[in-house]
Amino acid sequence: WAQDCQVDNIQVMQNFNRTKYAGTWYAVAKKDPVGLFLLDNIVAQFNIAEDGQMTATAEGRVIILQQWELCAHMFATFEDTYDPAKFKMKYWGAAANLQTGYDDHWVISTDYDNYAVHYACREKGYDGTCIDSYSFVFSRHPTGLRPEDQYIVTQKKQEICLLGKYRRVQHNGRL
Ligand code: ODT
Repeated sequence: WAQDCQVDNIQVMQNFNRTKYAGTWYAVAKKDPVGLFLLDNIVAQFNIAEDGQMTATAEGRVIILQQWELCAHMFATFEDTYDPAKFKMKYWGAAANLQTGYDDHWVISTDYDNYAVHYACREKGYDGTCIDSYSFVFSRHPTGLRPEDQYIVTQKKQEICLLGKYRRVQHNGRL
């Protein structure tokens, strides 16, 4: 049995409900992409407009230009795709020196009330696996995941072929 790490075969959340997903999420773990950006104290706030469009804001501590530590205020709009749990995320920063970009934004799994696993592949290799991904584990609770949510989160990390690649994201109020 070999694990299928093809990006196109990654299973995402079934019947994703963006309204239930709205609100505040605390990043408790992160798998960094190449050229990491958000370090810690990462909090995302998802909003659903009256027309159903999803937007988000995020804050987090970043280091720019190798040495400057600051609090990033970021904004994103999400474009829908054929799959309700797969979005394209256009993002930019409140300050001009912050990162801008256009990434995949996939919701792999969530119970809406406690945990969520997010995934983005920035670059696929010739074999169809991801060569530059990042992923957040979110919690509704700044203190972290509840013990009863750890099993499913670990299982999902494995399914997206990133088990063992996460670091813990601190929340110590230092922004
Ligand atoms: O931190 C990195 O190394 C890569 C991630 C950069 C994207 C951050 C853009 C945040 C824009 C505001 C959106 C908030 C929603 C965030 C949800 C998940 C994380 C992308």
